Amino acid sequence: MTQQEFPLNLITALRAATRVTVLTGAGVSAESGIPTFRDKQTGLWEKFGATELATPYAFERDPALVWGWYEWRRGLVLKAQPNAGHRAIATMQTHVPHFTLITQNVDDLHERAGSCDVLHLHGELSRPYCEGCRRPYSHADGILDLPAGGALRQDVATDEVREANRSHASGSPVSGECRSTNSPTGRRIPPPICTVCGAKIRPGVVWFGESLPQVQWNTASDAARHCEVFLCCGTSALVQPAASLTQMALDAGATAVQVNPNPTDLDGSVTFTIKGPSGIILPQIVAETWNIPK
Ligand code: BV8
Repeated sequence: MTQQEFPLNLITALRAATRVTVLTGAGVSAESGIPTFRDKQTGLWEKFGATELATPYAFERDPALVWGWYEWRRGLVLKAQPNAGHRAIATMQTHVPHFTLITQNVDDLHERAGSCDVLHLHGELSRPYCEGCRRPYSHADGILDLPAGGALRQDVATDEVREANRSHASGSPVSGECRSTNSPTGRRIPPPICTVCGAKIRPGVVWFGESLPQVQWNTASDAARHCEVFLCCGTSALVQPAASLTQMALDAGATAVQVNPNPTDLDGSVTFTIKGPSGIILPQIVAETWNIPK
């Protein structure tokens, strides 16, 4: 890929900055093979929008469908590797005295690329817990794991999911149906049951309609308000309140840089928009700023 020409002011601001905050979204993991929320879903999930499955209502109405979706996604992450964009962010952290990485992603690819103290605003796939006693669940744990879903069946609950989402959805109602299939891309799996209190184990993520973890949110908004450069990479900036962090940084006088191959709602407000995939752009920005050979 040819070296992109970056605005000199961008490189100068980044080089001089002692406080840099980075916000990442699903697009940063896209080059590792992890589908973004904008991507059309496939297999069993093809008729569901991600925002329809990522809700407490969907989990209550059809736990096996939702737990199966998260297990499918966890499998993708386990097979994936961090990409050059994750590594560039980890390198940046070694050059900036006060560096904060905020992610909306629930994978661990930033950590596996070497980033530390990652603020996961929307939780982590690797930290499921009991919805009753909130006891952490380890997939290697001895907690009873109900037999896997096996042959799939028409599931009345799915109609209820549709209904539940229709009454709750801010987005479109669930329009999918759970077809009996041995789909290679996912299956229904009943969630494990906590051996302490008997409640279901749930994914360790923040669903739509759930509050963000207070400490992570406070730390993230503080880092947005007190940085000289704010980089916003691989996010459609549609999910609140995470999407408000960029404007918080701009209002506090930061230089805001967006990295995304596609247009977003931030295009008109950020200081710089660099069009392109983060796995290509970020290593180039880091190399040019700190004279690191790529
Ligand atoms: C809450 C975990 C409050 C689950 C996720 C205003 C204020 C507060 C809330 C709201 C509000 N307005 C609306 C709400 C409600 C809601 C919301 O935002 N709804 C949306 C649909 C409008 N927000 C919430 O419910 C939040 N809760 O605020 O609670 C509250 C108050 C009182 C009482 C109770 C609660 C909780 C939101 C968290 C939801 N959970 N994830 C899971 O993962 O399954 S969100 C999930 O979707 C992701 O974490 C991520 O945040 C979001 C998807 O966004 P992106 O990461 O940007 O990904 P997306 O696919 O959209 O875009 C990818 C981008 O990458 C694209 O732009 C693409 O062009 C780009 N790209 C592609 N390839 C590349 C690339 N970029 C770079 N390089 C590439 N190679």
